[in-house]
Amino acid sequence: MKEEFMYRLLQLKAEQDILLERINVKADDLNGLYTRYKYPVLTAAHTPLDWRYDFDEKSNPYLMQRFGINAVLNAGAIRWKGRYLLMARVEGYDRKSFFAIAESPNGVDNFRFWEYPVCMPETGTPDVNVYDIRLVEHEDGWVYGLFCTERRDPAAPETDQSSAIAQCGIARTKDMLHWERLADLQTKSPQQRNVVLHPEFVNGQYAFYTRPQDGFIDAGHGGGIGFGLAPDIEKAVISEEVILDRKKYHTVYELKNGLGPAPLKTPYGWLHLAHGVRNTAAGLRYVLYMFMTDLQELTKVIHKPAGYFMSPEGEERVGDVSNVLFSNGWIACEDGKVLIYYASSDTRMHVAETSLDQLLDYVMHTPEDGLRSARSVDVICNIIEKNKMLVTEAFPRVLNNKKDYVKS
Ligand code: M1P
Repeated sequence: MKEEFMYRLLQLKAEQDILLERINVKADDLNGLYTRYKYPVLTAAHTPLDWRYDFDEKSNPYLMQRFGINAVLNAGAIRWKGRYLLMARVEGYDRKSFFAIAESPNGVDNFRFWEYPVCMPETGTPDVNVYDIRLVEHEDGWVYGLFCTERRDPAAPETDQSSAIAQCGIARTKDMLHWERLADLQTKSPQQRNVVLHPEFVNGQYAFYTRPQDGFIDAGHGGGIGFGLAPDIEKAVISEEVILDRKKYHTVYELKNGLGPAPLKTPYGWLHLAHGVRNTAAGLRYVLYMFMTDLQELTKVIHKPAGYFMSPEGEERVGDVSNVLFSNGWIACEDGKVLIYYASSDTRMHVAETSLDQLLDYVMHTPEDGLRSARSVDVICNIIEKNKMLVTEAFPRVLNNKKDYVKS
């Protein structure tokens, strides 16, 4: 082996080892709601070298990548046999996405991809692109993965090589290794993305959160989070879709929205994490927001804080599709901790830590969107008035000795 070949190989390996072994640390978040971790948990550089490089000097004398990975994003998440698994959307230089599972012992660092990417079976109409899987352990005993399957729009003229049709693919597994592909979900909508399976039966049927749209990018008449039931999962057909959370003028979800991971069941209701999209002069802005639905009436939103829960910050703001946060995976741990996995700017995966108590407090006690500037001012005035009543001894002391409380 030529010295240079060997040297570069060792260097690549050493650099990746440092990345994979890096301990993650909490950022200094003062929001009381969640704490971001400083380092992304998965990036393109985390993908195994032997997926990308042919290590044979004869066939790859310059040791170049034979398959480039562009980004690792939008991962589904699951706690599986005590391990934390992310089933990520891995996107190649060729723009095609596929799924691959990475595993961590603690959910915040040391994520390593399994030996092979997921071999997702196709249906009779092969997918051109698959992405954004939502994992759910259903009470029927299977783990389901619902994802977007995208194919070229057969009605598009030859001159149009970008029009696509997105629909919901469904697969299930018992071991996270072998996947059984079921028929794609059928609804009346020409486009479906962000479809999520509810973890419990509803009236003996499988329940789905949907996101009907008229166009691939444009929501048109759709663009709200829908809900529908299907009696059979192997050939799932939803004949009636009800919109439970609509897009709305002058909100962070005025253009479109979509559910994130499957909701968490709490004593007070189902806790939902979703993304909202609005248009700006700089393009679309994707933020995360939360709401809660009734335990029995799943289409009834009972709490919905105003605005966003999390928005792109710092380096998160820049990437392949800038100004985007997207989440389709979270893990609620037995001790009440909740790990929220989110992608920034369609490029990399991060984690933020919070607790069920904090999320419940946020969703149940943060004022709703008043939908007018004057109402926002009312909310602030109410907070000011309430604070004025809080004349305790401790409070003024804190304010007068600010420097004692500020980290240097
Ligand atoms: O580029 C931002 C996101 O755009 C789409 O989200 P939505 O379906 O709400 O429009 C998806 O392609 C998603 O993967 C992507 O992160």
